[in-house]
Parts: sequence; C-alpha cells; structure tokens
Amino acid sequence: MSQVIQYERVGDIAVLASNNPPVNALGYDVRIGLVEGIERAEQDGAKAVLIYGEGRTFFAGADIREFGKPPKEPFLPDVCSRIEASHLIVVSSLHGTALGGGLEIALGSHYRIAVPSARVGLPEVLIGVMPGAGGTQRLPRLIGIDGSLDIITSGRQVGAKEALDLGILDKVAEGTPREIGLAYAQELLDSGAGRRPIRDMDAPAAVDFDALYEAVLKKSRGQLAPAVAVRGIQAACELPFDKGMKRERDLFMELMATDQRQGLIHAFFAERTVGKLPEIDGIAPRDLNALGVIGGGTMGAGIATSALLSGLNVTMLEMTPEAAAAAKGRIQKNLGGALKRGKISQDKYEDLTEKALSLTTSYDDLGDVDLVIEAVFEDMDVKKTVFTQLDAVCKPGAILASNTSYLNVDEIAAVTKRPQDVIGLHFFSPAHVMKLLEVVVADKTAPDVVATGFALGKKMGKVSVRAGVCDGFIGNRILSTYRTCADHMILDGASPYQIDVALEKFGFAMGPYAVADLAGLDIGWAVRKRKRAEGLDPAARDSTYADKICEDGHFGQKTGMGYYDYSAGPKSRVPNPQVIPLIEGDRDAQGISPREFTEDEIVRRYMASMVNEAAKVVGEGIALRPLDVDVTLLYGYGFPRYRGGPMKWADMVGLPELLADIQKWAKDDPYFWQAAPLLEQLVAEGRTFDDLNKEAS
Ligand code: T1G
Repeated sequence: MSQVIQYERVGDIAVLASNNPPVNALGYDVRIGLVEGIERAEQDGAKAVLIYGEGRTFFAGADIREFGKPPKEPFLPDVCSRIEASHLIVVSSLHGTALGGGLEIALGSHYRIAVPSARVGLPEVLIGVMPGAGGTQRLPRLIGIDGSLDIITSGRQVGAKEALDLGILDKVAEGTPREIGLAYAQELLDSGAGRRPIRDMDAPAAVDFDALYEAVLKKSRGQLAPAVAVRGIQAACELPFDKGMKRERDLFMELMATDQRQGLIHAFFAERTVGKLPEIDGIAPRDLNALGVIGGGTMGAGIATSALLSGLNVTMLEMTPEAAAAAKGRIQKNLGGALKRGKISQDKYEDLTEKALSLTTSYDDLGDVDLVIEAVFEDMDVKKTVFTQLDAVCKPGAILASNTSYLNVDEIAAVTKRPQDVIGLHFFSPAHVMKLLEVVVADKTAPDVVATGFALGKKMGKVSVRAGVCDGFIGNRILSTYRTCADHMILDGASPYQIDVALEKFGFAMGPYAVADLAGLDIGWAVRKRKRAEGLDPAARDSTYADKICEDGHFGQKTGMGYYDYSAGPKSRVPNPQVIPLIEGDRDAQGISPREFTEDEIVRRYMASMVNEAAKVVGEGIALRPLDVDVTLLYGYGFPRYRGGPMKWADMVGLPELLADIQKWAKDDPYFWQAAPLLEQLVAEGRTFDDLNKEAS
C-alpha cells in the first residue's frame, strides 16, 4: 500500500487521505495510492469514497519536478478516469490550493466540497503547458465554455465562493476538509444520490474556436500554451469524450516538448531558489516592526506604501513640513489606488495613513526604528550626510539601508560606526508595484542584516535577489550594456523603431526605446554625463544624438516627446520626426556609412551583449548564480517569462554559438565585445549556466 495515501473506513465511507508534503503534489506514489485506494474501497464493500489532503492543501497539481523525465504509469488522466469510473460515489473535499491536476482529480470525482478559504484553478499555462488530465474536457461540460476559457487560458486562481457560483464546487462548508467531506458523503448516501460522472454530461455547443485561438495567441504576446489550450476546449465541444481526452493528451505532450515549457518551469523554480543563500542559512533576521524612510519622493513614497501594506509602521522624514505633507499626499495617492481596486477597505486606508504612518522633519524621531531606508537624491555626498546623521540617532542594532541604484554601498557604510549594519535595498519604481528587490551586500554587512533584508522583502511581497557592490549591481549594470549595444546598432544603421519592434517580437512588453521614454530620457542622460565625467575609455564608442534629444527638452512620456511623439496619447508609437535626422547627423560626424540590420541580427546582438555582461556579473560574484540574473531580468526588466530569463535562454540557444558570435563581432569592436571569462570557461568545459545553478544549490 502507498505510503502517502492513508486508507481508512468510517462507516460506509472509505477515506483516502493524502500526506505528501509540502503541497500534496501528484507524484507517482500519490497516483498509485489513489488507484489502489479506489480498488480497495470497491472490494471491501464501501458505499462511498472521500478523498482529501492532509497538511496545507489538497493536491496542488502534478509534481512539476517529474517534468522532462520519462512519465511513469499510472498517468494522471488515467487516475482521474479511474476515480470517475468507480461504481461508488466519490467525493473530493478541498482546502488550500487545489490546482492543475489537483482540480482535475476533483473533477474526476462525482461531488466536490470545499472550506471557505479554498482556492481552485488550472494554472498549467503559467508553466508552459495546459491541463492534461481531463481539465479541458470536464470543466466545459461542468460550467460551460466562457468560464472554462477564462480559467484555463488565464491560469488564475478562483476562490471558493466564485467556484461555487460557477458550479465547480457543489458545497462550501466550515470545518476541516475531513469533517465536511465525511458529512457531505454521508448526506449524499442518506439522500440516495447517485454517481455523477462529468464525462456523461452534455458538452457545450461549439463556437468560433479559430477566432478564439487567434485572439488568445495575440493577447499572450507569443506564448503558445494559452492558445493551444483553446484547442483542448474545442475538442470537448466537437469530439466524443474519449477522443477529446486523446486530443487533450496529444496537445499537452506537444507543449511539454517546447522551449517555452522549459523556460517557464525554470522561472518557477528559480524564483523559489533565489532566496536560498548559504550565507543566511539558519541565520535569524533581526526584529522588524518599525521602519524609517528618509525622503518622500516617488521612490520613498513607494517604499513607504509597500511597507505600510505589509503591516509595518513607518516614520517618514522629510526636510520641511511642506515636503512632508507632499510625501504624505503621494502615499495617500498610492494607497488610494489599492482602495479603489478593493485591495484594502476604507478603514484600513485610514488606519494606514493616520496611524501606521507618521511624518517628521527631525532625525530624533528615528531613534526607535528597527530599519531605515534612505531614498534621497542619488548623490554620494548627500547620502554620506544622511548616513552620518542616521548613525548618530538610530538605536544600536538598527539597520541602515540605502535605496541607491548604483552608488558604492561600501563607501556609504564607511562613514558610519556600524558598517556591519549597513546594506543596500534597491527597490524598482514604482516601489509599491514592482516586485524586484536587489539586496546589495557590502563588504562588512553582517549575515543577520542580509537575512533581515530578505525577511523585509518577503514581508513586502518582493522577489529578493542578492547582489554584490558594483556600478549598477546586477540589473542596471546589465541594462547599461544591452542599451549600449542597441545604441551602437543605431549608429551603424538600425533605427530605434526597428529595434523596439524586433525586441517586442522576441517577447518584451516594450522595446528599449519605448521603455526609455517611459522611465524618462533624463535618467540615461545623467548616467552618460556621469560616466563621461568619470572618464570614458578612448576605445569606447560614444554618441551624441540621445543627448541632443534631451537638450531639446524631450524626456519621453513625461514631456510628451522623446523617441516617440506622445501628443496622441501615452500608447502612441508615432516616431518623433527630429530623431532620425539627429542620428544621421551623428553618423555623418563619425564618418559612419549606415548598413541594413535584420530583426534576427538585432535580437542576436542585443541578447548576446546581455548574456555576456550577465556572465561577467556571475563570474565576479556580483550575482550568486545564473538563476539570480534570470530572476532579476524577469522581475525588473520585462524579460519574457516564457524564455526563462537570459541565462536560460542562452543555455537553450547554446553557449558555443553565442561565444562564436561575440568573438566574430569583437573583430570590429574589441572593446565592447570582450567575451566574459566565465562564458569562455563554460564553453571550453562543455558546461551550461544551469550546471552552475545546480552546483550552487
Ligand atoms: N510540484 C512540485 N513541487 C511543487 C509544486 C508542484 N506542483 N508546487 C509547489 N511545489 C514546491 C515548491 O517548489 C516549494 O518547494 C514548495 O512546494 C512550496 O511552494 C496534468 C501537468 C501551490 C500555490 O502549477 O502555484 O498539474 O522551495 O514556495 O507560496 O494538468 O507552489 O519548499 O523546496 O510556491 O505557499 C499545476 C504550482 C502543475 C501549482 C503554493 N500546479 N505551485 O504556494 O509555496 S501542472 C501548479 C504553486 C499539472 C496536470 C498538469 C504554489 C502553491 P521548496 P511555494 P506557496
């Protein structure tokens, strides 16, 4: 008998309880245990069967760790069909998150009950596949096409109340899954209810599935799974059940073989591994109840908003009462958005803005905070002044963090008497929306301070990535390189508009120039001026057209004009007519004869520069593992998730091919195209970035 499915008789009811932590994933032992349990119940005279999960949740889906390995019978669709075929009444009792194969097990049952906090869903498209155990065949028969399309193509979770209203659940009741499941099964027996196989229900009438397929494909920006899942639902409407199941399986196996499935599964596990660091393993974070925020501009207000929503009290310091009032207004505006979207109640809004938040112009009011985040002007002297004052007023053990996006945290720590308590916490704008947090560890930062940085990130619902100290840490350093690569292609003949289109076809939500317009061209302008002031290597290519766009006062969306003309609205993609002449003038001044670029070459160069810089970042220890770079680019820079991140993408393209490109281009520009030593080493050893991830875990 299976070790993970416990069998028990309670009167006429056979109980199958799954105990496969952490999420009752439907691995081989669970599947074989369910089949054996059903057979045993039928042989020993039970009249009904109850299936539920011990621990935190009902089955949360197939065991994703088995993906890519040879499948082992009994396959999940066969387990669901075996449950459905039983001559006994089968009840599933749900709690936690009954997702994917978990919900499909419940749909193979004849009745479904849940506790009020239960959530159900078919999130397979989020990991690059589609329901493959009858979900696309049974759900449409149970709730119709519209609900099935929404749930299956979005992969969203559905709360118990909505699931009841849709007809996915038959009952919602207070109690433990076991209690409510036994009571419901007994009620069904007492009432003489019969079996109710969904496969015998009428399938919904077909609709224009070709149009639906195209619409879903367009919305998914190149990701295949949601659209292919539409074909599964189509099979439910057009084929007999068993043929529909076969069609679903074939479509599922097609998706299993795609790079997109590999990329999305990699992203799933990478975002869970990135917070696991040997240096903080077993290290307790410091207490974290009261937060200080210095500077109430866009970033400071966003950080304060995120902290308030996570349950922290916040003391915000500004220089003047007027600035403090303006900062409070920004926070109220941010929280007003959460109120409007129903994320918080009016009472909660008032509690956060009137009780949990306090504003001050005096450093003395920061004496009791556990952690302070400085979010003032990006100038080293200003930051040193702030940290000197914080060092003087904050209690011993208080953590002093800087939100700097590129300045040297070691240098900031050096002005304090507590360098071990200093860390970088680089949030991304808008800080109450963007999930990425770079936890920048300086030379003297104590391990429990690092652990506290990750604890704060988790509390704020962020995805935290450990970064070392360098100009731009992980994300901005790599961004600077691939943006430079794009600028070089413009000097050599490509247009910003062609580059944006090429990268949007690759899967980015926005190309680099549309992104620059959104962020503000003045930011890049300031970085270029700073780097020139620091002294550019004479071998580095430079350009002036982008500066000239800014000198004309065009900073992008915020001024209505940048690379694009926004007079027709923020979504406008009308090129600014002044840009091409400025580029042509720059080429002439540098004696460059422009050449044609294909979209393929644009992507290859752009991506090769991104991967090469990322390999330097990993090789220098700024990022712990290649997966840390993947998570950074996925969560902070709009990298298409179905490609897994730049390092996963590079492994799938092949590192030797990438290195060969870089070595070829180095002949024209040896300064920019200096191959990363780590990339050369991996190619020489026949290894991949994923090999490094495995070695580091
Ligand atoms: N398989 C294997 N491990 C899983 C898993 C799964 N399905 N789900 C979670 N884990 C691990 C996870 O890696 C982590 O491990 C631990 O459990 C806690 O997860 C045929 C084929 C369930 C909502 O897509 O959405 O069914 O890091 O940190 O935040 O149609 O996990 O502790 O070692 O995320 O509370 C469909 C994926 C599969 C659900 C819980 N199901 N999981 O979130 O904890 S495909 C899914 C989640 C399928 C069939 C198809 C979440 C969660 P570790 P966690 P959480």
